[in-house]
Amino acid sequence: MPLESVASAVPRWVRTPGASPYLFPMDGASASRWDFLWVNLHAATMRSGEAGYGEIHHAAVGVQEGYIRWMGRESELPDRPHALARRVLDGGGGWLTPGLVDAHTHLVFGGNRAPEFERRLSGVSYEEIAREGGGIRSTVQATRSASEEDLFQAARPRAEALLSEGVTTLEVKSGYGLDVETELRMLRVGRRLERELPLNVHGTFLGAHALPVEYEGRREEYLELVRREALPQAAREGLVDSVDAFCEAIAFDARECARIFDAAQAFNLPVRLHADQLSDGGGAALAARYRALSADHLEYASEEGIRAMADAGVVAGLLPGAFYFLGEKRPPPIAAMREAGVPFMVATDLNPGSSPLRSLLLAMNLACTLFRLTPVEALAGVTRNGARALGAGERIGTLEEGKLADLVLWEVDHPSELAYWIGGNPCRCVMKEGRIVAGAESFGGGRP
Ligand code: DI6
Ligand code: FE
Repeated sequence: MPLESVASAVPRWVRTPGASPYLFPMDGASASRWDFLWVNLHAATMRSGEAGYGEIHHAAVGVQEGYIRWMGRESELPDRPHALARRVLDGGGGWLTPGLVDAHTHLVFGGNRAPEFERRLSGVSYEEIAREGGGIRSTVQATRSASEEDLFQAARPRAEALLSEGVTTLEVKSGYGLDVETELRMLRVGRRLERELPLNVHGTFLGAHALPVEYEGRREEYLELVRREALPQAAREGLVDSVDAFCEAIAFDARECARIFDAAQAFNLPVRLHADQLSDGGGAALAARYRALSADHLEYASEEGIRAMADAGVVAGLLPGAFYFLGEKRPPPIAAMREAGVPFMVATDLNPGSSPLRSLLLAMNLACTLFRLTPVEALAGVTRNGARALGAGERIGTLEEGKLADLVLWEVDHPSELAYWIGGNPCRCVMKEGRIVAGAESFGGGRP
């Protein structure tokens, strides 16, 4: 496929204020015909249990009422395309993948930390800055002083940058409020992103991200605030899909994180963990003990921790953006995890301090170059395993009949290119739950 055409095919976020963000709204689907039929493309289904990308060459995909209704080879379609569907979309020989999932982000925050980046480059470490009261705490200050509207306006372009590269589901954590009101405000912004943009947002409560300044010397009291007030209120407001904690020497130890997890369990909420990023704090084993959806970072995870994760079915969240940006030297024990059968998820960790990374494709590339993942593992990490890390593996993450029609069409000759290019955006079209939400101009600029 000619790469010259890629630049002009980059999807633009087309929206009319006040109107539906969707270019092709569903207008009363007829029962007998599919809404869309994709033809003239190849599919990387990413189905589990299949080798490689689960490729179907010369594939066709029928979409009805937001779901994948039919998947197979074009030559096996039961009828002529136009008899089967009201709209036939020509994939131009590109590749179709599941909508991408960014399963670990902190994309709601106030301000940014470029000045801290400058200090780090002059030799001060991330941990030193955190211990001096900078780092996370400086973002806490900026986030507390931002209104919900300010936070939303700052977060939206970050989410849109991810969407423009085919992300249809993302996770948003709290954790820069560290008081009840601001934690809830952050999570409300996550919910608003879901209402106003064509993506699903998984809200994660991360009250135990850092000890706020005003609780210095009163750790116990802060943990009680998180357990007894912040989490219950957020959960009652319907803002929480899972609960996270930062298990690290500069944050909370495994015993403290376990208490947060106990509180989460009382609300029947699944947990996840920032585990063993800068030191081995027993995070991997803790995540396994609580059957966490994922344990993320894991640079310093122990062998026992990895075995426990494998036994408990915990997904390993790999966040190469933070590893890269902090100039870490010790990659996570990828070979041991692979051997143990721990599934890999790959995410941006988009946050102002350790990973100001607004590209999931670049995260895939970094996972390959820095952590030696294969491009297949990297793509599984942002599709099937990303979905699983959000507890959404039944609905999204692979191309299969019955799953949501979250689909991305890429202008590439092979899916390995998604992890290969550094910069540029080969995303040609994004379909979210059966609606084309980006790249419609590829099909003639109007309604196909
Ligand atoms: N781990 C991270 O990498 C981010 N949070 C966390 O728990 C960093 C957060 C920050 O520096 O603002
Ligand atoms: Fe993080």
